[in-house]
Amino acid sequence: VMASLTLRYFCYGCLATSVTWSLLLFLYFSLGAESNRGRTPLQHRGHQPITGALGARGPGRRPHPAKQGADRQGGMIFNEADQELRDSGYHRHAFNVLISTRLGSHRELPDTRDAQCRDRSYPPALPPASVVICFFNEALSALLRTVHSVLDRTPSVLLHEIILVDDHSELDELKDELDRLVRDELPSKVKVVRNQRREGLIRGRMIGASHATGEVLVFLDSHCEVNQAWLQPLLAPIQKDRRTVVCPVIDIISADTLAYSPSPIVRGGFNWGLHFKWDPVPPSELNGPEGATGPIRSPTMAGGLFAINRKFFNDLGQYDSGMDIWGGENLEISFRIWMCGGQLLIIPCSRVGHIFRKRRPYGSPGGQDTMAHNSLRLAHVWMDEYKEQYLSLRPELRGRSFGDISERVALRQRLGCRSFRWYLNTVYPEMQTVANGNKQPQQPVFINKGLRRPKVLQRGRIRNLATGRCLSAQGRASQKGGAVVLRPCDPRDPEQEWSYDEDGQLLLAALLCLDVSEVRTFDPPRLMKCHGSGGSQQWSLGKSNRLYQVSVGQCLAVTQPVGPKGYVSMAICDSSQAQQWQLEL
Ligand code: LR7
Ligand code: MN
Repeated sequence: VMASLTLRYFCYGCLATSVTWSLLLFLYFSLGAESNRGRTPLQHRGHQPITGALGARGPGRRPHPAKQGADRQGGMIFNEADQELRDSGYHRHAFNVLISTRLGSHRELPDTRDAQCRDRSYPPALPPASVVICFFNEALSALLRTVHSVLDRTPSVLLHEIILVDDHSELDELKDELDRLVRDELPSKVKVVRNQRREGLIRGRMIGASHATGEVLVFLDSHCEVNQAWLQPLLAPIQKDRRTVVCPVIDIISADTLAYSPSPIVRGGFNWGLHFKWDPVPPSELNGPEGATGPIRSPTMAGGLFAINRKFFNDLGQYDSGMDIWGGENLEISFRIWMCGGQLLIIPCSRVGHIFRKRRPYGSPGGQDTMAHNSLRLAHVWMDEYKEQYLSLRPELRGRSFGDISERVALRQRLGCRSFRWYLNTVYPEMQTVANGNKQPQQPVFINKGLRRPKVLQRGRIRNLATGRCLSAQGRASQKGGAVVLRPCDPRDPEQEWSYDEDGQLLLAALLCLDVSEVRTFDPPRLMKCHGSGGSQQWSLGKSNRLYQVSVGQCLAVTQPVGPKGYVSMAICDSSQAQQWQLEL
């Protein structure tokens, strides 16, 4: 009991009972070296309780939370209130709300633009923008930082207004407190529109746009921070041609540390499952007069962050109001822009950060898969014969109803839009078509790091020395959220083929990453989509044969007593055989 209690405290990195202290000290000395091995200062690591706790403690020595967020003290837990804020924050928002709160509404950001962008000049008179931010149950600190970053970094003449659309949120802090701030503290340019029922982000943005009066609309998610001179480079191409739609480069704000870091220059694509993805930029796109900092034509947009002439947005049919809650609208508007006479550009000199979370912290009111519903609508309206590519990957959706699309079909006709074949041939020639039923091989997605694929250091089976059995997926290796168990070793079983890469990730069958919840650290590890930001997916392989999980500070162990199912779990590191693993090539 003692051990498991201490284990919990240890995970959360708090406290000060003497028993816990001596254990912490013991663990620090026995693990410290191992936990630090292989870390570079550039790799941020979620929460690091051990070193933090020993660094600065005691009354009156509380350090100022670091403004950058990357500093580990920004996330230190000093008391139960801190812990509650962090845990409930992860639960509700899927990011570190403790750090977000401590950062406050204003902070400096690293200027992530290419040096050439800094001396670029823009026409003095540009069309002013209405910024529309739709939110549902957003953490107030993140919403306010989004708003203030816009106020702080946008020339006042270019900012017509900021329209916040509350999509029927349930959190108290977004009601009276936000009203008070808007009334008493924020400039009158900031307005709030409240939806009387949950509409979802698609109709929510349409409602926001209907209240807007600026010449240009800029849409942002409610957990963004705009960077230096972000708006001018977006407005200039729209002024030149009102049918040009532009996106900034979306920089990365870590969900665990709130550290802000640059994204590589990539462009938007999609796969036949109708998921957005990032693609490398073909060299031909980088050969314009402005070189690598010039606009890049992009087949699709990620969805949340873009600027568009307001009249063009209306003429083009806004969004499909039959789409619900989340998903699909990004591809729909991308196809529509290209097929109906516009163009979509990514502007490398405009940078906006976005908090990339590992999971979406909300569902749809009735629990429906709105992404599938919305994708069906977009496939039937825009994809012509190519909708088969999607349906052959998702045969279970064939009979599914998707509502009335006649208005959108009529819109397509009225606008005289081109065919999907034209779009593929002209705008996205890289896209491969697949023969019916022939699925494309799945690739691991490292969303946070764009296209960087960490180098694989070792590959093979992972044998547990206590049992002689091998670490294996409990179900299919491709099943997100799946557990891992021990099975008799079989060199031909792909469900036992692991790779260990330079980022400390353990991938099964080159698909999913072994992940430990940073909030519920007593849960067994699971196979999750690789997020590429270390933390819950970073393992260190010491000489001791242990698999040490960096962010929870525990080791992978076979669960005792070993049952026929061969479960594994996380445990305080010791030298028992249960925690000894051998990588077999
Ligand atoms: O019911 C809802 N009502 C809302 O108002 C659901 C969401 N929202 C709000 C939400 O609070 C947020 O501000 O809508 C915004 C977007 O929702 P997120 O942040 O949960 O979406 P996401 O960032 O996970 O997903 C991306 O894809 C979505 C598809 O529908 C939207 O287009 C998002 O705007 C989009 N985000 C980005 O493009 C940011 C970069 C991500 C990448 C790659
Ligand atoms: Mn988002």
